[in-house]
Amino acid sequence: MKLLRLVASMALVLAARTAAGGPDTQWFRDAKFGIFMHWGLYSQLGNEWNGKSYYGSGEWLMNRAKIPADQYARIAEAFNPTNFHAEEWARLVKDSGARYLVITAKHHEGFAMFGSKASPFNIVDATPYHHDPMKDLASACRRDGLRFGFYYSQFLDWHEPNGGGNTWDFRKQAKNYQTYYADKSIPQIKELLSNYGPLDIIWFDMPGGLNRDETLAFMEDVRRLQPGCLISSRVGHDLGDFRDFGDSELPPHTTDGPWEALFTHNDSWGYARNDLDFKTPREIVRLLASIAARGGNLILNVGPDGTGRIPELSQRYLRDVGQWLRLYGDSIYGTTQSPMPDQPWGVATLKTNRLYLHVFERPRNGLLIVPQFEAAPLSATLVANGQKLPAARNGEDLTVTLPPELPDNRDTVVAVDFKGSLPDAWNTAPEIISRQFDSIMVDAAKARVTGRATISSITSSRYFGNWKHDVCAQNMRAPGDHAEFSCRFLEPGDYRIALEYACPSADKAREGGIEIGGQSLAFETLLTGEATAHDPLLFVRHNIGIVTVHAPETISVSIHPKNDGAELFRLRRLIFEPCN
Ligand code: JFZ
Repeated sequence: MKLLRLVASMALVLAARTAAGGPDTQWFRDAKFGIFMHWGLYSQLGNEWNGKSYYGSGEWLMNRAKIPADQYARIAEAFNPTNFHAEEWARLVKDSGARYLVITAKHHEGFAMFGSKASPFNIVDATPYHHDPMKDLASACRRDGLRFGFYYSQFLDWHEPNGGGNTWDFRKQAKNYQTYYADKSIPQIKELLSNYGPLDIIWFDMPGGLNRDETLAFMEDVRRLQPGCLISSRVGHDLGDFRDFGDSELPPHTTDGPWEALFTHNDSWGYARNDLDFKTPREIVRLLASIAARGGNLILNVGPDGTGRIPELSQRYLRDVGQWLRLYGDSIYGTTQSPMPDQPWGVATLKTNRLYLHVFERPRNGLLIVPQFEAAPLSATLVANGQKLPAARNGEDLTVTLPPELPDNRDTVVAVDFKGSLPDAWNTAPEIISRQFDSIMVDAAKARVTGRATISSITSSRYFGNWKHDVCAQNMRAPGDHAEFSCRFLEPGDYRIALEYACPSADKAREGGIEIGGQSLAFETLLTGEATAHDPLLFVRHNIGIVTVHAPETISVSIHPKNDGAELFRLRRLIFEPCN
């Protein structure tokens, strides 16, 4: 009897552990690159309504133009995506080198892009298309060996009186969110988890209306149907199987996974006819490498239009990224975070005993310095053509000699095989300042702060919904509140020092100083403008002065206010320019 009870309680403990442990995330950690698609009725509008163009997040048009729900619903009557071909979409994702696709099954507008018994407001029942594109897409992705997931807006639903967010048609006080969850959200999520084969991700967004316990119960509903399906952190209350950063947010530090940074290809998530501000293949490749260096994934969004056509530039640039990944994919897929912070020449990724150097800028003398390289180098190889490069330990550095021209102007990859291990020096390595580059930027996120000074991210937006995140050194109000940087100058000479900061009128004309070695520079802050969440945060580049460095050495650079008073500024970065 006692034994039985013991066995029973052990079984309980085991069961609890599996539940708490959650599904296996290894595929996700290894994937590094995913494609996001925002597709819905808003795709038909393309960010235009009643002859007026809107700029920014097109999938928010219903909310921005306060379109009445019944009028908005009539867009479905003309929604007929005859250019949608699941195999072509899946093939494009495959060709981009991405390993997974997440698509909006229902966004905040409330329209289901899949056949649903839970609500007639869906693509099969409410459009002339009369067909479920998600069925085709799920199987096309699976055929191509891609992981597949649905985005589902679990709380915001502007079509429903009880859904979150629509207060222009429906009174907020009259809303019953529990009714919304019970009648539409949960039934539709169950449909998605039951009718489309095994899902790899369910990507929730913009949580609301549930407390922590209710969210856990909500997650249990998902687990019961598909225990292997990963749940995004935007399910709410810091829960979920992987973490999503803010939109267009590149975390400044390495972060233990699994996590994802999300960016959209232009300035909108949903299709916007007037938005041609696309990131180039080179920008995407560098973003991907920089995120991998921090230990995470990039999920990059594209917005197909209402006919099912993916913008031409998105198609072309994604294929270019895929072409780069076919050559250099080993330096991205399955890698882990870099042992060193971003370097003036680029970033690094790691795969057990191989360090991949992602070279964005060639040092003028061709000598690439890999700092704090405490392992024994075995070889350095240019991945593009297999050419061996001279590589030698030089004190604590590894020096790799690059060819006169970099073979890939997007990101030239050098693979360094080594024996031993590379300790994590991301937070301890000094910033390298070198005359081999035109200018060197040191982000404020790398500062050590003293006194009341803090480092934190400021969120602001460009166009509507086009969020930006600037990590700044802040709250420097007294002479003891410092932002300090440890800078290792590789060569002696004169260096111009500039600061990049935002300064609202309350902080205007504050006096500050920079101490560097035995030298000091004085300055008075320049006005940039007020900081509000819905406007861009403006930064000024302020040249402070020139210092002379007499020998290669590591020097502390310290910035502080001269007197007590208002905040000095919001410091985003320090810039060094060798003077010629
Ligand atoms: C949400 C949506 O509202 C938007 O339309 C789009 O789908 C995007 C991917 O996600 O917007 C958010 C959600 C969370 C943050 C910012 C924008 N956030 O946490 O910074």
